[in-house]
Amino acid sequence: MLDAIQTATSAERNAVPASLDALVIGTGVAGLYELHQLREMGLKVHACDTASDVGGTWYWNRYPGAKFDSEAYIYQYLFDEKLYAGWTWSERFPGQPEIERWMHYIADTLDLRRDISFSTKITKATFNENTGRWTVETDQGDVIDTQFLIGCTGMLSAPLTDRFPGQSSFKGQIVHTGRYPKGGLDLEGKRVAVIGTGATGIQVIQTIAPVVDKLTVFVRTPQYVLPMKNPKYGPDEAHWYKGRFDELKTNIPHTFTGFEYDFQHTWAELSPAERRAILEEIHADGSLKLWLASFAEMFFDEAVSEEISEFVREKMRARLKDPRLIDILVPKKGDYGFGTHRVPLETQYLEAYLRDNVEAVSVRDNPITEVVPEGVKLADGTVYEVDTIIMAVGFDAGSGALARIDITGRDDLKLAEEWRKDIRTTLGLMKYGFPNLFMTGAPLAPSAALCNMTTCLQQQTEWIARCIGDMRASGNDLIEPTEAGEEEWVRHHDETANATLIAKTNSWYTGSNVPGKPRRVLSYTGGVGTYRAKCDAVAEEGYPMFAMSKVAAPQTA
Ligand code: NA7
Repeated sequence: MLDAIQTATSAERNAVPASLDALVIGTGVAGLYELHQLREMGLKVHACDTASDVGGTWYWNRYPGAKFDSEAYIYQYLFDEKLYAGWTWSERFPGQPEIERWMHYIADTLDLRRDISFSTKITKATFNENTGRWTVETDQGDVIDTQFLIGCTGMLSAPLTDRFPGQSSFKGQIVHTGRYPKGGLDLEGKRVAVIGTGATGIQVIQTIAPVVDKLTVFVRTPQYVLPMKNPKYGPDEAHWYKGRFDELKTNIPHTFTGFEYDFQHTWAELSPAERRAILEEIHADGSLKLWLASFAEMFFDEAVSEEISEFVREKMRARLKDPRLIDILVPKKGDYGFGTHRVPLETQYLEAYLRDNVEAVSVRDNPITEVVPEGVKLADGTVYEVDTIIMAVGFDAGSGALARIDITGRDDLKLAEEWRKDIRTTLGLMKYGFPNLFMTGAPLAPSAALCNMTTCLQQQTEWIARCIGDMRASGNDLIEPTEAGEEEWVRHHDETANATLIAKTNSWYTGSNVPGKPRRVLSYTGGVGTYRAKCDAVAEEGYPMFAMSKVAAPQTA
């Protein structure tokens, strides 16, 4: 399997200090900001990343067509107006190359690179109960002693690369979108297969359809999609959004989803004609508003869900026209409701299937059984011969990235084993049994599901920095959730999540895309603003869900 790291330039690696106050894993949106905050607080802090440069998601997901579904001017750090105003976006929903350049701008402006070791994968972390510190190992032979270990490893960064038997026998090139090669692939004139039609597959398909000789798309579960409106931004638009910094900073962290907009309408108070008019207007906005700022009732009430779902299906059918394509690509009544898993924005995605060189193959009742040297084989024995296979088959979300590191906490508890039994955390920020291990984008916190990631990750990293500051101020060395505290959060999370229709739909939101993964809605669904208020209250009340203590051994780095 090809991947981005294979073609990464080998920049000289910064040495990793042997002793630290805090080690940050990952240099994406969360890791960069956590590193900055802790350094500003005077901690001896360092970050490591498997990749050869910063970016996290925006480093790895360099597949054709990768772009934002959040408006660029809200997918932002909002802690510093100068930093915000210093970058100018070229369009409403920019693509990966521009986003990656923005992440470089952040790292360079905050002078973060001197405290980052790239091409350095954290392989093992063991909590030492005598010293109250973590011993961390890397694939480069580093051994690091650190008081705090902070996973900024990403919600969607553990790609499901080994999906089908026989992948290694394939004669052509096979790539997972989350490990797309840095130099790209030459797809011109090629027969290409795309497996998967989630948010990622859709971006790939609409982008490569006009380029390749023949595109075969293997579709299992049809997706609800919304057309994107992506105007170019010039000086006027930049002036407009930069002038809104204070308003955005005040508003965004407290909305339900961390976007600038919030649910505005109440279904029961409106006539059918009024509802329709609102849906039409919001649909025409070309953003995720129809999902995240129309009617919250769609997440709870089956009848409302069905009406809004049918509205979206109707729009999709009108574009596809062909009954065979409609059958393969448009969700059916009763399948699942609009918005109960990730809604992708698209540009001429459905129209791609109307091209002569694009074929949609339904694998719902005739699944892919294996990859053979010539291509993709289905259960009925049909082989689709291709030169390149692009696997847009998703990720082990939330828990996957940390579980792939050999992490041992107190009493020999293994994080991966704990999460194999049941995916539990406290506030999505810590895990019982793992003192001084913080996490971001982790299960049971608001994350990529129903959240603008930068909003959630800023709040989570800020909470962690505050917590470490509070510990130091109170003379404590260790923090760990109590068993009761974790139970309280898991119960609240489940009550909130299980009241929604999201809990009933199969997708990475519930972990059902990974065989054997315990089912639980991964992201907190009580709202981003509510979650923030709860986290703040925990800190203000002296961390009642946690136990803090001192250790006898010295804690200086
Ligand atoms: P997703 O949303 O998990 O989508 C994966 C897609 O791959 C989805 O269409 C799956 O169909 C399909 N898939 C997975 N396994 C198979 C097999 N065995 N056969 C056929 N099709 C398969 O991943 P994405 O990368 O698109 O998006 C992840 C998130 O990243 C996204 O939500 C954004 O937040 C960014 P299924 O639905 O399981 O039938």
